[in-house]
Amino acid sequence: MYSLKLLVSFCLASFSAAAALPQTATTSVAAASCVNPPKRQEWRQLSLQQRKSYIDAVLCLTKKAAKSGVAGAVHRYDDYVAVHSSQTPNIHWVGHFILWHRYFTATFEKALREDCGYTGGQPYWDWSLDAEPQNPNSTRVFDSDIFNPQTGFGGNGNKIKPTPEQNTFNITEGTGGGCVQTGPFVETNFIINLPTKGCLRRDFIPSIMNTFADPKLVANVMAQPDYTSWAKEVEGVPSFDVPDIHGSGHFGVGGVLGTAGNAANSPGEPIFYLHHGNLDHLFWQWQQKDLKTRLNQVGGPIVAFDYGGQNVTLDFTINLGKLAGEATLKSLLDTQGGTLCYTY
Ligand SMILES: [Cu+2]
Repeated sequence: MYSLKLLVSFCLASFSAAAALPQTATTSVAAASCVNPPKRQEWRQLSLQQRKSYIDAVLCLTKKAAKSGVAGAVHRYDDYVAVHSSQTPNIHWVGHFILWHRYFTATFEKALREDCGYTGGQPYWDWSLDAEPQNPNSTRVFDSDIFNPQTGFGGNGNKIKPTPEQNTFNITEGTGGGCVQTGPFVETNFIINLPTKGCLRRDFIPSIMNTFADPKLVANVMAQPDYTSWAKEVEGVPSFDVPDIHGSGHFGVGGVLGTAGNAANSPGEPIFYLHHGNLDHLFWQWQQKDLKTRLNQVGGPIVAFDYGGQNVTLDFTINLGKLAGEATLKSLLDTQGGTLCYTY
């Protein structure tokens, strides 16, 4: 398989020397370093067999030894929590937020494929299909296929009342908080070792999920005219009073005590990758509307919240520690540019 890929790349590269090739061949030349990109789909578009393969591959990562070298990481799944956690102050509310998380999710997808035999693309969860912003207390969103205990990621944690210290924002609508009770990620089947060894926790908050995943907010993000404003709008402001789509999957699922709501360790929640997959899908769709510009444009602050300060540029580099090589933002704008290799 590997040598076949190399052979294909080599052949395509030699073709590029020929001047009179038909258009289809020259198009392939440009993508020579990304052959057969996996196609990412919304969770509900996957067959039940594909859903099972994905979840099996995620569980498989917990059976392989860590390679990030970050303290606390025991298995390959921990690696991703560890790397995200170690860089948390530098990758949120910055210009490279969306591209760092694109690289991160794509590297996770690659691990599923290369280390755990998964053959599909990273699925995403379009929560805007489930949200009912006009009916914030509706729990319908949590009946979505993604939470199905047999074919999806399982449901809520058991009900625990947070202490005032844990609940600094005084959110009173939490419905869970303890270990996940159903599905493939229950404590007997799935343990994460960061920040400390324990179960996956969920704390569904219907009002946050319904109002933060509002299709109108998605439309607002998608209407932004340039990278800098898109990147700023997708993160919004860190306040529970002002809904933002990035907060939907984190605080709608993770609430006060759940894994997804923990800023540093949220990748411990397997739904994290489908949530960020959806943000990435939105970004990809936005890029498609003006590829010429949007494959060559970045902006926004290097330092968190430093809007108006020094901005990232196309040659700004990010890293995922030992999980992948350093990458320029320019190389991450194209999902089929070689550094990345996937499509929607
Ligand atoms: Cu993050």
